[in-house]
Amino acid sequence: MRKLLLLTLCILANAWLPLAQAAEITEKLFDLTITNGNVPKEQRLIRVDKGTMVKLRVSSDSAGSLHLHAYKMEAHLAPGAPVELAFNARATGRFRFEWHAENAKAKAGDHHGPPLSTLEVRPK
Ligand SMILES: [Cu+2]
Repeated sequence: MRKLLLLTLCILANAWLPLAQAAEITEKLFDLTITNGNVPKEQRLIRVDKGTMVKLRVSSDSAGSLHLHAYKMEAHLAPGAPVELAFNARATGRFRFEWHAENAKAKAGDHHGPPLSTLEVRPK
């Protein structure tokens, strides 16, 4: 009886394996370490394939907010309080991460300066 149960479990496991593999989502972790409103050179391009689960560890030495408009993502940062963000890279193309420092006076018509970093999502 026990043998039969084990056999049944094995068959079930085999049947589910391909499904489980197909559903597996690639996860990629990136850091955005913001200092004086900038990130190090190697963090200025984040390149992933479409469908990747992008995880971001964001920290900043000053208060402000990080925007990724195309993905309707916004995160508020405070010094010494890193934030973790995760999103599925569904839309392909190049998208700008923008940083808005809290203490910087926004000039009219100048809401967005140069991008902090660029997200590049490539079609599979
Ligand atoms: Cu913005």
